[in-house]
Order: sequence, then structure tokens, then C-alpha cells
Amino acid sequence: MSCRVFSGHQDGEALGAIEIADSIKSMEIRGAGLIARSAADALRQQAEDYRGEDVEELRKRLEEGRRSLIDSRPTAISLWNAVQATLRGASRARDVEELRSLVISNAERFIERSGKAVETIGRIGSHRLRSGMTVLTHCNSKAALGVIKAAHADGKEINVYATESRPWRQGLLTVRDLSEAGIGSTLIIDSAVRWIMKEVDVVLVGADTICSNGALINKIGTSQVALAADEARVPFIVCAETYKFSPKTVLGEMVEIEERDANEIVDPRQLPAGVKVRNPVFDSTPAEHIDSIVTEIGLISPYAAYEVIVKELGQESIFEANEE
Ligand code: RI2
Repeated sequence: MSCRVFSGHQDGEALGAIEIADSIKSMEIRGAGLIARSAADALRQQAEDYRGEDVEELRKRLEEGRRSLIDSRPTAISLWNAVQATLRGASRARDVEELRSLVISNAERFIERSGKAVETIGRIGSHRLRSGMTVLTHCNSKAALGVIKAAHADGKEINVYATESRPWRQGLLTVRDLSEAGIGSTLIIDSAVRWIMKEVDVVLVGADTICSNGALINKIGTSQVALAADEARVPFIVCAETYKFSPKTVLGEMVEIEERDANEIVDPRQLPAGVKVRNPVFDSTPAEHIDSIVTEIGLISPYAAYEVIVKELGQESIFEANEE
């Protein structure tokens, strides 16, 4: 499996899942898709490593693992969808062997589908790019970069503006990744987006969560990029696997926007006493600013989000969201 991120632990307890949860929290593992695959893999590893014979104990450990993983970062629904898919049916398993093989096969199916989804999104999205186009992308999205790379592989010449994406500067990962693929890119600071937009033909971004009303939750600053694109009549396209759609939002739940430590922005010792710092990590872009969403099941309107949730993730996931 390509995304295995850690090796087994001595007695198969929840340690693996907790370690992965810590790495997700610290952003050592980041990107909504990779977070999801890593979480599925952590539960798979936990089931595989369990040496006991008590099915209830294994179920309890997996539930603890699931909890620590979903608590690690609150915003990307990909994480929740991944752990739900991995543990689906676990309550019905009668013995350790049945539970273990169920979790392993669920996790492997999720990881494989997730990897294929990124490839398919690349192929479908690349049809929207013509040679000579300039793309602007924000943060670092495997799905969005997959589209650019697929177009490049088809012989199209694509120029890319990559935003720096303060405070973590994931834009540096983006330009590095593009450079390794032989694609030219230009790094800009986030506040240069509106000025540069007149040179841009299309905006491509990833997604952490897509709500049932079509709103996109993505890296902070995405909604400003969308506003600037809208003003300049530049198409704003989201690249998102179907497990980035949120069954919880069907039930009216609001997406929690993660706020991280102020230290990520500024050393507090540099600030006058009493100055506060806020570090929201994601924002919401309403459907009316989104041209289309490229998924592995095709290019869709943001207004089709509800149908994607019901048809692709299923009533079961809405039921599970209700149970949470
Ligand atoms: P892929 C990232 O979040 C960015 O917001 C990015 O757009 C999104 O995940 C999707 O990334 P963070 O983990 O799944 O850097 O397309 O906070 O790689």
C-alpha cells in the first residue's frame, strides 16, 4: 500500500492510531486526502497488530483509535469519512478474525479508491485546461496539482501561480512538487492574488469539506481567491474526491473551523501587551462563487453536492453522522 505511514507496534494497542493522530494534529501529515488515507491505514494497522482473542476488546481499541483520529483535526470531513468507511460493519463482527479482516479490507478499499480518485480527477480536470493557460492555485492540494500534472503529461504547456499560503507556507510544497514534475510556477504572496488575477485563466483549488449546500471549506484565504476570480470572471474550479463531501451538513451541522496556535503566525514576545492573535485555518466559499467541482464521478455543479452525499456516501453515512 503506497501510503503506509508507520510500521506496527509491539502489542497492537491504540498507540499506532494515537501516534498518527498526533502527526495529523502537528501537521506532519497534512492535506485532506492524505489525512484520510493515513487514518484508514492507522486503524488497519491497529487491527492487524492485535494479538488478543477478545473481540470486544479489539472493538474498544478501534473505537478509541477512531476517536483520537477524528479529534486530531476538526475541519476536514475526509478524516471522518475515512474512519467511518474503515469501521463500517465492525459492530456486527462475531470474533477477532472476522473483525480484523473486515477492518483490513475496508481500509485497503478506501485507500485504493482514494488514490484512484485523485488520478481520475486529474484526467477529468485536465480537459478544462488548454495549452498556454495560466492556473492559480492556493495552498497545496494533491487533487488540484493532479489536474495540472495530467494536463502537462498530455503535452499542454501550463503556467502556475502558487500562493504562499501563510502561515504554514504550503505554497513552497506546491512549487517544489510542480518543479519536480517539470512544470513552471511562480510563487506569490497571498495578498497579491487580486492583482495577479488579470493574468489568470482558471483557478484550481482542493477541498477539506464540501457542504450539502455546495459551500467549499478550504484553506484560509480560499474565499478571497474566489471573490477575486468572480470579479475578474475567471472560472473557480474545486478538485475534490467524493469523500470530501459532508454527510454531517445534511443534518444541518455547521463545519467547525479549526483555529490553531498564535505562535504559528507570530512570536507573541514581539507583540505589545494585550494584543490578541487569531489563526483560523480554513474559510467558507459559497456555492455561487464556484464554477464547478471535479470529482472522480465527473465534473459537477456545487449545487449537486446533496446528491453526491446521498448517492456516493449513502444514507448509512448520514445515519452514522446522526449517531455521532
Ligand atoms: P488534498 C489542505 O489542508 C488544504 O486546505 C488543501 O486545499 C486541502 O487540504 C486538500 O488537499 P491542510 O491539511 O486532499 O494543509 O487535495 O490544512 O491534497
